[in-house]
Amino acid sequence: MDKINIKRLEVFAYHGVLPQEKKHGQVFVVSAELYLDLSVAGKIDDLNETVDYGEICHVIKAFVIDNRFDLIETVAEGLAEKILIENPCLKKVWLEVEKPNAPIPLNFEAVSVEIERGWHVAYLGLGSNLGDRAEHLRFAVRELEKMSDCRVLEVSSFISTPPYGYEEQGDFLNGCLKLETLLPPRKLLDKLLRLENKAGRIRDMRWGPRTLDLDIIMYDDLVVSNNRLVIPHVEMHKRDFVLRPLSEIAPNLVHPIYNKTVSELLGEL
Ligand code: A4P
Ligand code: MG
Repeated sequence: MDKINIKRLEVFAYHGVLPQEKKHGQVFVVSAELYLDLSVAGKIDDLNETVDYGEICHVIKAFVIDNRFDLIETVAEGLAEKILIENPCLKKVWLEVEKPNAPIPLNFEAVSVEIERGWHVAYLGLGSNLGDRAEHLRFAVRELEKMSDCRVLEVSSFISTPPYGYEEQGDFLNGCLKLETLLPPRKLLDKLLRLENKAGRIRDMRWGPRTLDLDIIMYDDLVVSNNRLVIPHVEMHKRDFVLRPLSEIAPNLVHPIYNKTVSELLGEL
């Protein structure tokens, strides 16, 4: 992928665990690699089609000066998030934050941290069968739209579906949405659980009635399975109420285990 490099930008600032570091300050050196498609800017010679590296240098300088963290890890994490949120055309950033004068009484060139952060694509399943079902689903979409580390790209229509699994409950309203997110899967799951709680979800029985259910259906082409999280959603290929709305917004999305598109999986149901 194309990238813009910022090499060894020096900033005098006040990060460190020791009190004297916060009092007297020291030099920090920041390097960045900004990943984006540069082909259009390169062809038409237009700054609007790329990012202004001068402006990003000033953003880095201001962020490093304006904060006082214990850790250079925190400097790097906050900077990556700020740069990615403020520059929508960036896909990912790599950052190195160096501390050449870290208070260690030994001979060394520098200590540093390096991180890489970027936007991921996730598909979520939405379901409700208690109260104002449509309002609960719209609430979830609105709350996700408000989060600076998430961008809702597409929302399917909402369809009414008979209950699957435990059948002694009301019909569900189901939908899917496509999300870009900076959050890793576990953090995304935590946010979704918080939204379910905010919508008044009470967990008393598995597969029982609920105001709001938010499931991670897919996350990039990631395959994970542990006691908290299974991605792709373990039952997605068996569920009409997932595949039908998903096929509206992502018919050609490929299931990374079955190697079939959403349309194909739906056709086989
Ligand atoms: N978990 C594991 N993987 C995931 C994932 N990919 N996304 C864990 C979200 N959560 C995941 O979920 C229990 C735990 O699953 C979470 O804490 C998380 O750590 P839950 O929402 O508390 O309980 P649940 O929803 O009752 O269980 P489960 O197994 O998630 O059920 P589903 O798959 O959500 O199905 N019929 C219709 N027509 N429409 C529906 O939407 N939904 C269900 C529930 C049953 N029947 C339905 C529908
Ligand atoms: Mg669930």
